[in-house]
Amino acid sequence: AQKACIFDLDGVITDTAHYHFLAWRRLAQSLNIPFDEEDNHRLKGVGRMESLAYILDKGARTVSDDELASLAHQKNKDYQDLITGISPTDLLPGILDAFAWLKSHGWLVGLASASRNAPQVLAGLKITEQFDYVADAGAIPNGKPAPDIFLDVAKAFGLSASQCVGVEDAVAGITAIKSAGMYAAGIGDAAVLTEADIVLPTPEGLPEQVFSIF
Ligand code: G16
Ligand code: MG
Repeated sequence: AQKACIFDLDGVITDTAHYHFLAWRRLAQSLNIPFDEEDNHRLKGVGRMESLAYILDKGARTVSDDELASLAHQKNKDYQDLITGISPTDLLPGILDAFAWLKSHGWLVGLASASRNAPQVLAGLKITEQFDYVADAGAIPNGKPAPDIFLDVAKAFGLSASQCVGVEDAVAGITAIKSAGMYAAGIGDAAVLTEADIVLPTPEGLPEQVFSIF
C-alpha cells in the first residue's frame, strides 16, 4: 500500500525552533515576564497567538486586542530577522538522506508545520520541491496538539492514518500525531517525548530505524 511521511519543520528539518525561542524570550523579557527552557518546551509546535496567550497568562497580564496584534507582529518581525539568510547548510543532519530514501521507495512526503513562515523557510533551505503537499497552517483552525494538521495532509494524499508516519520534535506535535492515529517518530529526548512510538536524537537513522520497519 502507498505510504507517506509527514514532517514537522521547526526542530526536525532545521533548527528554527531555537529562533522561535529567542524571539519569544525577547518579547517576554520586554514585558518583564520570565521565560525559560521549560516554557520553550511547552510552546514548541504551538501556534503564534496561542503561544502569546500562554506568555501573557504566565505574567498574569491582560492586554487589548490591538496590543495583542502588535505583540504578535513584533515577535514575528524578530523571528523573520533571525531566519533571513537561512540556507541549505542549516538542514539538520540526515534530512537529505531521509528525503532520498523516501523518494526511492515511492513514499509521499508532506509537511505539517504550524508556522505561517514555513514556505519561506523551505525556500531558504532549497527543499520546497521535496514535498508533495505542504499544509497551510493559516487554514487549519485547531493547532497542535489537535490532530487536524496531520489529518489534513493524509486527506490531501487520500491515505488513511495507518499509512502515515509523523515526525516531530515537540510534545504537542507528538500528541497531534498520536491523536490522528499515526505512527509517531520523535526527534529529541525520549524522556520528554514519552508518547512517541520511537525517539531518535537527530533525523539521522530515520530510514533504517523508522521507515524500513514501517
Ligand atoms: C512552529 C514552532 C512554534 C511556532 C509556530 C508558529 O511549529 O514550533 O514555536 O510558534 O510554528 O509559527 P509562526 O509564528 O511562524 O506562524 P512547527 O509545527 O513547525 O514546529
Ligand atoms: Mg517542531
